[in-house]
Amino acid sequence: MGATRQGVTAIVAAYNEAPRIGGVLEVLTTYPGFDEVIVVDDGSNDGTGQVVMQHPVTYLRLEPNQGKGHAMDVGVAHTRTDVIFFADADIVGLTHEMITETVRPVLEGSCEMFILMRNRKIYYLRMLMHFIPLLGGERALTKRLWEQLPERYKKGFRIEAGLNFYAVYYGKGLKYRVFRGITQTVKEEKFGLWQGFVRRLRMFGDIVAAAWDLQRRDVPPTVEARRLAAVRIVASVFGLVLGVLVLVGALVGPVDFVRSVFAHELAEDPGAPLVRVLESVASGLGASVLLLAGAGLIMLNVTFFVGALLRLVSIGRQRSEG
Ligand SMILES: Nc1nc2c(ncn2[C@@H]2O[C@H](COP(=O)(O)OP(=O)(O)OP(=O)(O)O)[C@@H](O)[C@H]2O)c(=O)[nH]1
Ligand SMILES: [Mg+2]
Repeated sequence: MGATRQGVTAIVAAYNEAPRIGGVLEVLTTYPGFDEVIVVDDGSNDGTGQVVMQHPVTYLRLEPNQGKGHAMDVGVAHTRTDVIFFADADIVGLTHEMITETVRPVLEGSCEMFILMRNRKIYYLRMLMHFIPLLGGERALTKRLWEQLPERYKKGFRIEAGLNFYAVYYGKGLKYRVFRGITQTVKEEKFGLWQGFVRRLRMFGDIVAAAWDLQRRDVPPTVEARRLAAVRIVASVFGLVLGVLVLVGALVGPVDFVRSVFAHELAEDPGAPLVRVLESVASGLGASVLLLAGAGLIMLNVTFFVGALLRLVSIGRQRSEG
């Protein structure tokens, strides 16, 4: 194994990909920028091994099947380079140019991970990309990122969600590009409709479990503090608006204020129960109590608002210093 050196190793984790993996390995083994291509055959029983051994790659075999994330981990443990390129075994249309574009930003150090997104029609709606999880299997990343990621995410299909999160919150971030002309085979085609569907559900479960765990256990304290401060700011703005409304109500005359706010409802139904209740509350409270309550609410929420804002600023300062 030896010490880590500069360079890139390609890793393919495969489970029953005999009809498909050959095409991927043709591309990977002829790419001049890889130090080594490693295939981790995860207990396949369809002759994947025989296909792989026709190519100049390092072949590792796991028995029995242990899931994608673990197989990738076994592959990484065999690498000697500081950058890794992962590819799924079932893709068609990968080119050397795509690999170069994916690997280069990571080698140059401009991001921790670069994801090669397969083209789907929906991606033409560029703004939608913000909401689409970047879970594709083709990606280049630093070995440092892999080593930082806790073991609990190196399981099954948890792996991509885990890597994305750690690249953003514990590394130099991730970048991606959508490439045209690259396609893949879906589970339903490989395993049949029912088996494929069951596997898809399991994959979905893995991704949701990973996202849940990441939010619960791995959000850095500063990010958590920032989120909390943001929630406080929103809440205090609501409180402020409420305080202003109460104050205006007190000044206009509480009952008149309720009547003018709900004029539309009263026109439709002069006996509207909710409005009647508010009216009686308003007249019971009296203007001076409302004045006090409104002023109190405003002062309290201004204090909350300023406090949360100062907290945000100080978190920002810590981050830029740290
Ligand atoms: N080592 C290992 N690899 C797996 C396993 N299941 C899937 N893979 C590999 O992971 C890659 C992606 O798996 P797919 O099942 O195609 O998942 P996907 O492409 O995200 O989902 P689809 O939409 O169904 O295509 C392929 O290279 C598979 O061979 C597994 O149990 N172990
Ligand atoms: Mg696939």
